[in-house]
Amino acid sequence: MDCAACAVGIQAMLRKQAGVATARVSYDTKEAVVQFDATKTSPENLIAAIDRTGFKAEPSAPKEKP
Ligand SMILES: [Cu+2]
Repeated sequence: MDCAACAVGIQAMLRKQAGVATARVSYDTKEAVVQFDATKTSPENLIAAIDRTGFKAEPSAPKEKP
C-alpha cells in the first residue's frame, strides 16, 4: 500500500464482500483485521479479493482478543 487512501479503498472493498461483518485496514501497520462469517467466505477468498485490487495480501496468525 502506498498511502492511507489505498487502505481506505481496500477496507471499503472488503466490507462489500459476502460474509464480511467488519473490516479495518490500517495503513500504519499494513494490516487488515476482518471479521467474517466462515460459512460464507474464507481468508483465501478475501485475500483473492485484495489481489484483484492489485495489492498483495497474506494471512497472519490469528490474534487472541485481549
Ligand atoms: Cu494510495
